[in-house]
Amino acid sequence: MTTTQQTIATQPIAGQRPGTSGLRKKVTVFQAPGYLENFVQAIFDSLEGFQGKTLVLGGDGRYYNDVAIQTILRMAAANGFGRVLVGQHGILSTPAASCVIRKHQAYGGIILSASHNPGGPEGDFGIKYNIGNGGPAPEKITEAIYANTQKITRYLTTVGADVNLAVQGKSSIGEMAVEVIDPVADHADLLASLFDFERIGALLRSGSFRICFDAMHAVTGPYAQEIFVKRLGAPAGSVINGVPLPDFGGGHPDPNPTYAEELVKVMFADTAPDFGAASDGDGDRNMIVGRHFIVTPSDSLAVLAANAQLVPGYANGLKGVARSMPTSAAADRVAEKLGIACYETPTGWKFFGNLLDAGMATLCGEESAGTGSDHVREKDGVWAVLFWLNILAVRRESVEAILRSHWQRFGRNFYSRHDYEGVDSAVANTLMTDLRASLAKLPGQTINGATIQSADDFAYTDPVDGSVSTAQGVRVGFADGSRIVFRLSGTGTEGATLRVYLERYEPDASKHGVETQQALGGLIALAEQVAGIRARTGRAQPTVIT
Ligand code: VG1
Ligand code: CO
Repeated sequence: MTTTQQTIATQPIAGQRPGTSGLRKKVTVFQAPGYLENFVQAIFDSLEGFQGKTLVLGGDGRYYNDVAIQTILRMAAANGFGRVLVGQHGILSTPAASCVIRKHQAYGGIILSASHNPGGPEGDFGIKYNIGNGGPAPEKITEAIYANTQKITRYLTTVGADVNLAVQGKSSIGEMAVEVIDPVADHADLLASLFDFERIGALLRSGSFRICFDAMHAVTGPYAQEIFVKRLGAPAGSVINGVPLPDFGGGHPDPNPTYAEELVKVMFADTAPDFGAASDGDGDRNMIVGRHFIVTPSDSLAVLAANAQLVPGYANGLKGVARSMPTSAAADRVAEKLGIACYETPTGWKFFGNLLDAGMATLCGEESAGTGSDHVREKDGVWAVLFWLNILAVRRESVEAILRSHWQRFGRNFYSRHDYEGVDSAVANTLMTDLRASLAKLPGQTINGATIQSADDFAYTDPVDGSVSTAQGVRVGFADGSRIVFRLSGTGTEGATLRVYLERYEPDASKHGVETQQALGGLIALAEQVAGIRARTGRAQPTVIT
């Protein structure tokens, strides 16, 4: 292909600081001239020694994915990459991209996704950089990228026809090779090496055990089809909303009881299947639902850890577990029984990478429906579903029975997250500033009969490289071990989202059946007293409760 290299003059654009997981903005923002180009050039300018090396490229298929992929291919060629592995149609789920980076020993990868945020022309778009271990770039790199966006003067690109991404195969842009790869195969093969596909397949084909996987018209459709239906033999109807659409069918591809309404309806019907699951826009999250029973993500991590020895890939035991700070301590109790370490990290998968690389943790999880292991360096929705299916295939008990016996053994960490979405940014920032200012005087105070024992703003020192991350969320701990965490989302694109995380431990099995919001009622009232959410935001209740 004849190509001409070009250097285009540009100017810094404000606000290009990556958040919890890359840069996320409205599609219309990304469509502005130079917006995507500036950020991509800032990524390349923060990297060294990639000349002639391999870049992995793919996205969740949302609106603008196809346009952005072509732009990035041109820029990668002009910047001197030797080869780009790109998913067919420009699509790779986030865990699949991580898998491909590792398997092909790429220099790094660019993933186009705004994950659980809505898509379409009026929706959100996002981009993030992953390093050679397959995981999200650590803060040191994301901050360097941001610094580059503030001083950028030019970007490099090439002029030429679009690469045909519809068919797998090899082509080139100037000196750079482009390989359009099967987006599913590498990932599916990796998963097949970890789980007992024979046993899971026998269960799914038995006729006495039905599943429903809701791909929410997002990226996991083809992965679920290949793995659950083709390789494991589940009946065709087992995957719903399996066709990826650029606007996710108008839905919100966030697998929680609010947005995965359709799955919840199926799983609570009289004729409900035995097991239900859903994944998000880019395939890294998972929601696990039993018959008439929703599993909270924090509990799911704990159950996987407690049952890992039943799964071939983890039968030799876990090196440790890690969870994000706001995630419940249910996994900690399992780790303690197993005699392994449990690490508490800030929110966002980028903080697990070092622990996984150093062999300090095997399983990781977040309360936001993310679970994963050292098989890749991202959370992995389909992996979590297979892990559950493997446990069910061995134990032959219902999801609910597994949870109930888990609580009996370890006690129950009642847990809920209350999200206030689209709050005025100034109001949200003042709420957090005031909370931070009150930290010193909170301990010792008794509110509604509950005594505050500790209050701080979570800071994390990475045990591997010593890097420090501060201001990761306000924690208020009570004398009975309950806690409330307040933090602002780093993935939203409209106003601010205030997240309030509530947790209370209940060792008494006779009280495990209480409804969660009721069990946390006292804490919910305390959160209001401490932070004054209603008065400040004018919201009578949260937008989403998970
Ligand atoms: C949210 C979740 C966090 C997760 C992040 C990316 O971040 O709380 O646990 O790692 O999304 O997930 P925040 O800053 O909005 O709370 V994904 O599936 O959107 O890549
Ligand atoms: Co996601």
